[in-house]
Amino acid sequence: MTSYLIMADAKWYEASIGTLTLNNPHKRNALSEALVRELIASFEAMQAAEVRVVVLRAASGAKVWSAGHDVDELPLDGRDPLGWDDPLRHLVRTIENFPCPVIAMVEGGVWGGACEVVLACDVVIAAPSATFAVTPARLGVPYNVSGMNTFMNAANIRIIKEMAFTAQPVGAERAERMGMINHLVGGDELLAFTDNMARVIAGNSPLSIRVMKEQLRVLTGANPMTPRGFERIQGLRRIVYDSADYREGILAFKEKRPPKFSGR
Ligand code: LCV
Repeated sequence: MTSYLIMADAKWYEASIGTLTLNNPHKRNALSEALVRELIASFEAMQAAEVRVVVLRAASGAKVWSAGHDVDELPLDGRDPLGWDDPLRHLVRTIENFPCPVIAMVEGGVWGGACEVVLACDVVIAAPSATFAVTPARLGVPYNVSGMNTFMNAANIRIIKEMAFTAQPVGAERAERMGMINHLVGGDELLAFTDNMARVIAGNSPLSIRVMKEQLRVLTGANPMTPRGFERIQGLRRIVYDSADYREGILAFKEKRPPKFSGR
């Protein structure tokens, strides 16, 4: 089986720290179903091994941490592209429900759904090379409700609107200034800084940390939304993924040309 991940087992046992390295460079670590399946299996193995912290990273010096959802796997048959069972949704829930902290160590560009993956992690430590781009508007995709909630919990609503409406990357320095990431660390200290934080966390009470992580997940997800409000949003999202613009965004990506959105 092609492996897209390198699980640094040795480190895993030495200090109860698990490291998952995204390793599918030819597709810029796009979060394909196969890659997500490996990630989830690795998280499950680490939970069984009772690790106390997981570091999620790309290869050292990566220009692209992850290019986001695998565009080739976005459905064109009228199905919701980001429904409950979409691999990206599974991955975000796996990180949020994982019983110990997940640290995203970021170098390079983070695109689209990978932004949500990074922001769903508990701590984000980034190198100056890191950038973050929320891209649904670039592809004509209707992002899903819980994903928007992840973004809203990560930064001021005005910043999220700017990132969502422009789909332009935000640099690590600005991201740190806005509090969207925890630390901006120079490239050559990044690994040592991340490792040190992981060891500090691993030395604390795993039970106390586990309950605080779950408390914060429940509290940040406790957004009052009426069934009617949810249905209205789902109806609006359906109009988008049934639209010519949704198909045009994906086709333009595949044909490596700028999309021409008609608004229909
Ligand atoms: C499949 C890819 C991808 C990719 N999928 O390298 O958030 S939402 O709603 O938008 C959500 C649905 C989502 O996450 O959508 C994906 C959003 N991601 C993006 O918009 C980023 C798309 N990728 C890029 O802009 C570029 O690939 C970056 C800037 C990441 C890297 O540029 P670079 O010049 O280094 P290439 O573009 O040449 O890509 C190398 C190969 O990876 C494929 C791409 O099609 C190319 O394949 P071929 O060598 O077969 O041509 N690839 C890149 N991103 N998300 N495939």
